[in-house]
Amino acid sequence: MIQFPNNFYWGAATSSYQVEGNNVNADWWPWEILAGKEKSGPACRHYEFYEQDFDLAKSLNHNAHRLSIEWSRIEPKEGEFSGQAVQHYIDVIKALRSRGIEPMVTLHHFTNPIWFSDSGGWVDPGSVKRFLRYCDVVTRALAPHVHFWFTINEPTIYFSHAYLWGMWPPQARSFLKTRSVRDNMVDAHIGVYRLMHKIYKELNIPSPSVSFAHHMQAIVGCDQGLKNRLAVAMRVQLYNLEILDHLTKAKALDFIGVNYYSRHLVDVHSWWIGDLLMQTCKDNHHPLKKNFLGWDIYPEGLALVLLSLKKYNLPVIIAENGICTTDDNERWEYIQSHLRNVHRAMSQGVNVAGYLYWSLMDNFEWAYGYAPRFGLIEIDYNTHLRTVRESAKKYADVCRTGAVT
Ligand code: IFM
Repeated sequence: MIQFPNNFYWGAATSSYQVEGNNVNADWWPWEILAGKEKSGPACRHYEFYEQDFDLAKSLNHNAHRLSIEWSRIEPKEGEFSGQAVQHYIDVIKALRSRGIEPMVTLHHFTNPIWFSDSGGWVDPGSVKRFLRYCDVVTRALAPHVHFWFTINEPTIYFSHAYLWGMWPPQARSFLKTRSVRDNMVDAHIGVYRLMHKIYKELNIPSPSVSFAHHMQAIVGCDQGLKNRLAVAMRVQLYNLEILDHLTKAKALDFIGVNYYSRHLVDVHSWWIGDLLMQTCKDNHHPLKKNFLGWDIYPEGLALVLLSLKKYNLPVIIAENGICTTDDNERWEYIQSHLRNVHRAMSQGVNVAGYLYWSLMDNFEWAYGYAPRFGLIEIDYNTHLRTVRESAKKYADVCRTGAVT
């Protein structure tokens, strides 16, 4: 048996668009129709049922919860802020606090207001100023109630899916645009980091802890040949560490938020730079169990990723880790095996402060719609009834005792 520290944060994560429902002013809403995707529609109706959902989280012994603020609700038209939406999120945060659950708040989780996308989205140099204006409003309203913030969720996934691979709105396929979005998001993070610290000082509130949620894969070679070793080293730097190097140099991280799901298996057959950076294994070299979406389940990769962060000497919060599956036993095995690897990294000196399972409940998995089931809580999308899964009950024991067998 392994034992986690007493003050560890245990809980789950969600994002506004994926659970709230009816986010009609967000750019994903018209895109789902345009692209012929499954519609997010009422989602889990969490916007209405958050109190009931937080009762369930509390009954499952969670002491932390990550959620996101929907920018398109706060600022449905450029420069027009909705007092009602701001109040809603104050109520949501207070609902967590009153249940003894630490809120961890994300400001941008993949969706943008339609007006923002129409004015050029994250490619536009004005995007940083627009995002900061929204963050200013939200920070001033929530600062008295929130200590932990994530500025942007998975910027590398956002810019690669939306601007490089053309899989998400606005479906661009442009290296130059991808680079602009990356640069603007990095600048936005740094700007918000400084803004938040300034506002907390002005309001005389103890300094917040600010980070972003970084999607990290375990990047491993099929074999130890020279090409694969070189490709692994290049990709670890480019995909996993480059953005952290940049933000730690700018002194714009109080902790590191890690989203970990799977591995990236490198198998390179030429010295061409494109292959070195992108070629992955197409054979069945090292088969592993897969989740519902076909992603490899690779728990030891979480320890690998965490150990790569040791050099930054910052606390780490696992902001997401989870599995979509129709077999709930697999979910519990996934949680257990990943927690063992979190503990292994901690025993080798990584300061991990918390673990948030993705997700508290089944939800809208972007372009894949509602089929993938990530939740600790099952959602019946016809009745919106919630059912606590067995894995959630087992995880609840971990949250209560800090012990993992
Ligand atoms: O559902 C997503 C989430 O929005 C961001 N991280 C990965 C999850 C699973 O794909």
